[in-house]
Formats: sequence, C-alpha cells, structure tokens
Amino acid sequence: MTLKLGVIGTGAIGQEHIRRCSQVLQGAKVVAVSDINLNGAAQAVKRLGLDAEVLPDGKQVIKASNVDALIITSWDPTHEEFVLAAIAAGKPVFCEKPLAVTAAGCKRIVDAEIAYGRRLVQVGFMRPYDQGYRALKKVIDSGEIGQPLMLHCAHRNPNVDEGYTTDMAITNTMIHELGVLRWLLNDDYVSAQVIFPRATAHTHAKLRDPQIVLLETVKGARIDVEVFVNCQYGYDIQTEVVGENGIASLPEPSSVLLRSGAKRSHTILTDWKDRFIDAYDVELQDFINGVIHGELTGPSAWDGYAASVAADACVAAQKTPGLVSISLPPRPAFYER
Ligand code: NAI
Ligand code: ISE
Repeated sequence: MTLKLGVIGTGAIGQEHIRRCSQVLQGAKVVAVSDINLNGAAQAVKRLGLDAEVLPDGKQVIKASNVDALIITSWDPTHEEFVLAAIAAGKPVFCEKPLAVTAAGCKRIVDAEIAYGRRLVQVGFMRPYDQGYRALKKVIDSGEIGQPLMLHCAHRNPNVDEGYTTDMAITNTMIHELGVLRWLLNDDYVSAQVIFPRATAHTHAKLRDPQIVLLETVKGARIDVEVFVNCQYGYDIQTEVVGENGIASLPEPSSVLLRSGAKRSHTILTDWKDRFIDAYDVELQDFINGVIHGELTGPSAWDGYAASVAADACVAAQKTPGLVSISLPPRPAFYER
C-alpha cells in the first residue's frame, strides 16, 4: 500500500518533510499540498518535482478524497484547527510541534481523539528518535549512573527573526526539551521558574534572550535549561544528566577532528535540519508505518498536551518572580502504552 499524504504548510520544514516522504522514506507519496502563500506552495511542488495538487486551503487538503493522512507544517498557531479538522475527518495526522500553542488547545485535541476512539495524532517531537538521545536513555535506564538528580541542558539557535517573541522561546523552542526530558526520565514536571540573565545585544525589541528555565520533576530531579536563540556561533543542543554514581551526556554529532592553522577544531552545525536529519527520517517513517499498520506508537497528543501544560507554566513564570506550579492530570487509559 502507498499512503497518500496531504501537506499543509510548505515552508522550511514542510519542504524538508515533503522531500523525505518523496525521496527517502518508503510507503508514502505526497498528493496534495497547501499554504497561505499559494505561489510558494506551487514553487515548492515544482522544485521538488512532485506530482501533487496545490489546493487553496488546508481544510480542502484534509477533506480531499485522495488524501489518506496529513502532515501539518504550518505556523504554530494554526496547528490546533487543522488537527481537529483531521480528527473530524477520521484521518491520521502528523503535526509538527507544538501540538497547539496552549495546553487548553492541546486538551481539545486530546478530547477529540479520545471521543473518536482511536489514536490518529502523532506530534513532531523527533528527539526520541535521535540516536544520541536513545543512547543516553539506554544508559539512564541501565541504572549505571544511579537515579538522575540534576540535568543541565542548553538549546541554542544562531539567530531568530524579528517576529520571534519572548514566549516563543518556550512554546516554539524549549517545547522540545519539555517533550524529550519527560520521555528521557520517565517523569513529569511539578514546577517552573524563569531567570533572565543580562540580555544579548543581538536580540531585538520583542525578545528577552537568553533565558534560563528551572524545572523540578515529580521524582525530585532539578533541571536547568538555557534557551539562547541568538547565540550566533551555531545550532547547539546539550543535555547532561548527573546521577548518583556518574554523569551521562548527550553525544555530540560526529565531525572530523581537524588540525589546521595551529588549531585543533570540530565543526559545529548551524541548522536544526542537519542536526536532527536522521531523527526526522525515522520519526516520519514510524508515522507512515504506524498508519499503514493501523497503530500509531510515536509521541502522542497526550505527550503534546503534557509538554504544553509545562510550557504554559514556563510562560507564566516569565512574568512572575519565583516558582509556578505545574499540575498534569493523570494520563487517561486511552494513552497507556
Ligand atoms: P516557515 O515559516 O518556514 O513555514 C511555515 C509555512 O506555513 C509558511 O510557508 C506559511 O506561509 C505557512 N502557513 C502559515 N499559516 C498557514 C495556514 N493557515 N495554512 C497553510 N499554510 C500556512 O516555518 P517552519 O520553520 O517551516 O515551521 C513550520 C512548523 O514546523 C512550525 O510549527 C514549527 O514550530 C515547526 N518546526 C519544527 C521543527 C522541529 O525541529 N521539529 C523545526 C522547524 C520547524
Ligand atoms: C524550530 O521551530 C524548531 O523546532 C527547532 O528544532 C528549534 O531548535 C528552533 O528553536 C525552533 O524555532
């Protein structure tokens, strides 16, 4: 069976996902796309050599009779509406992170999916598919470093544009840590605090950058995450887990050790596209396989919701000195694995 995909949003990651579904992965092809920038969508179809229809509206892609499943890669605030429409149409949907920009929005999706009665949603949290994170989890789960006590993390982007605001450091960027760390630790969050160091001169009017987010988990681990989205020097993702008996760190992406010009050096990547290129392939292949076999097992709407409950608290903590508590309701049986 070849799964026929509709893609909503043909910007940066939309084009990346179309390319991988069409040229790298097995079992799917893209048959319809849409973007509010229709001309951009048409150009993407041409550039990628697709035999796909360009439809004027995302809802038409969802309803199209030849579309079996959806990939949503439009801007964050549009996700909720498209995912709800996909569930209403009974079509599986891979939605890029965040599932919705608020926990309330994610909850509406969780409720709709439970009412539908079968999992239809996979969230684009790709880090659990990354070899490095998988290796790190294996070490933690082996017990070799004992119980995780403290985590030191950094999420650094070279720069962001003028439209990027202080809350997006959480809802658009740190949402990845909020997603992957609960998976890594098999834990959830109970409180958040945000500290603003001196701001970089490379930021702009609507963005306080960098930020340090402090989290506490149900099991009592403490996590600090530096979110620095104008760090200039590269795209750099760090996670160090301090346990009772040792320390485990996320592996660096492999690169040649270069001796040249009286220096020893490694290249640092500059783009998420390259840093997680294999993880994106594996997550989307998992989605395609899951749809074909009738069972989605990747990051769920509940995972998207749990991350957004914490994200809401972090955004509130940006405006509050001190701790903001995080309260996640018990996971419904529907989402037990
Ligand atoms: P982008 O700005 O390059 O592309 C987004 C596209 O969505 C644009 O072409 C825009 O015209 C289109 N769009 C906006 N509203 C729309 C609507 N109502 N209907 C149809 N199209 C619409 O942004 P980018 O970087 O591709 O991000 C897209 C999504 O993917 C975001 O939600 C972002 O958070 C997520 N993302 C995830 C990454 C990951 O590591 N998992 C990496 C980059 C982005
Ligand atoms: C982008 O949307 C992504 O999801 C990237 O993985 C992240 O590093 C970046 O900060 C976001 O803007």
